[in-house]
Amino acid sequence: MSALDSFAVTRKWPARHPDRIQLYSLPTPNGVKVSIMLEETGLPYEAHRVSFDAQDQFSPEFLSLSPNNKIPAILDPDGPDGKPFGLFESGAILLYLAGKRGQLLPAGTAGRYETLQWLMFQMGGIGPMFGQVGFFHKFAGKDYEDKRPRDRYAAEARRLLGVLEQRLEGRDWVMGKEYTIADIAIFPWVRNLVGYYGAGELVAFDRFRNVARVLAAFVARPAVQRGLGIPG
Ligand SMILES: N[C@@H](CCC(=O)N[C@@H](CS)C(=O)NCC(=O)O)C(=O)O
Repeated sequence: MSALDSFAVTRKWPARHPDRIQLYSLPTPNGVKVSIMLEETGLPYEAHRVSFDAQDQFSPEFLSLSPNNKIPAILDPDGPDGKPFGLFESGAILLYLAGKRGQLLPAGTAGRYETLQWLMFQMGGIGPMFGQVGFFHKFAGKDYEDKRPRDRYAAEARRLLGVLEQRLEGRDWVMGKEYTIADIAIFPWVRNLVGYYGAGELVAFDRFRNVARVLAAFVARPAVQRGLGIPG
C-alpha cells in the first residue's frame, strides 16, 4: 500500500515509484512546461503518458485529478503537511514546484510579483492566442474559407510577440539575469508557434530579434532539451 493508492488516477497509471512526483502529461507546449521544470529543479518524478488518441483525458481516472480534462497534472506524494497532493493547470504547477524547491522564482516580493505578472501574461495571453493560431493555421480551421478568424489571432499573436520583444530588450531572460518560471511558461509556446505550427511567416517572426535570441538560449539548455521529449 502506498499513500497514492487512494487516488483513482493511479489505478489507470500505476506508480512504479510512489515516493516520486507523478506527472500525467504529453509533450505539448503546456505539458513540457512541467517536465522542463522538473528537469531544471532535479526533483525526482515519474512521467505517465495521457494519450489523446485513446481519449485518456476524458477517463474518470484522469478527470478525478484534472476535472478540466487537460494535461498537465501532477500528484506529489509529499505535498503540504507531508500529505499527497494533486494539482492541475500548468501555471499553478510551476508555482507549486518553484515553492517546493525554492528555485526559479525570485525571493524578493517585487521580483516575485513581476515574475507572476509575466507568468499570467503567458497563461491568459500567449497560450490561448497562439493556440488559436495553431487551430486556424495548421489544424481543422485552416480549411475555413473565411480567413478573418485566422487573421485576427495572427494579429494578436504578433502584438503579444511585440510586447515580449520590448521586454527582452537588454535582458537575458524575461526577468533579466535570472532565469525563472516565466521563461519556462513562455518559450515552449514561442517554439511551438514557429516550429510545429509553422506560423513564423504569418506572425512576421523575423521582426522579433530579441524573442528569437532568448528562444535559442532557452532551447539550448540541457534540462529543456530533456523536458521537451517527456513523456516519450
Ligand atoms: N490552462 C491549461 C491548458 C492546458 C491545455 O490546454 N492542455 C491541452 C494540451 S496542450 C489538453 O490537455 N487538451 C486536451 C483536450 O482539450 O481534450 C494549462 O496551462 O494547464
